[in-house]
Amino acid sequence: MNTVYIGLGANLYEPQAQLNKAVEALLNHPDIKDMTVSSFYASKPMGPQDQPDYVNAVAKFSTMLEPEPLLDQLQLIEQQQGRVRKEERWGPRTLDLDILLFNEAIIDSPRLTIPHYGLCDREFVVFPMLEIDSKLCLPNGTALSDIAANLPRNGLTTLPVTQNKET
Ligand code: ROI
Repeated sequence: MNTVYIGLGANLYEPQAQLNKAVEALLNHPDIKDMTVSSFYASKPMGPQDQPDYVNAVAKFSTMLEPEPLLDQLQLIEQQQGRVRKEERWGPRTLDLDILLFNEAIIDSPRLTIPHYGLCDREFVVFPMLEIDSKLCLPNGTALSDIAANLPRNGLTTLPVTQNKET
């Protein structure tokens, strides 16, 4: 089994509901097991500021899927939730599912950079990851808690739990 961390993010069309729906899709996926999800967090946009605040979370799960087939499954869930790939770079999005860590793997392929290139700079990734696993280390041995100690929270706040409107 592989141990995977993914980042979830959305800032369009009821972002909190988008994340709830994505979590449900992951929970129902036959190849995804033993999932833990962080709290949902409200975060200030990284990149252009003329876009709504984001809702972010991190999930940890086990899977037999290899990285690229897993990426295919995550992109399928993004598409099912209305993600249009032509969305502007660093612009608003309905749902982003990014592979952050895949075991201790270091991957640099045309489709995948693992660990995720922005992991250490993004408070909306680092703090939710630490919530799930306070002792987590990156493949290079750096403790995530050491990265968090030098990372401003930039207004990151946990959101109260909500249910989907349709559930
Ligand atoms: N900013 C925040 N706060 N959260 C995100 O998930 C996010 N995703 C992105 C960019 C546009 C870089 N900014 C973000 O892709």
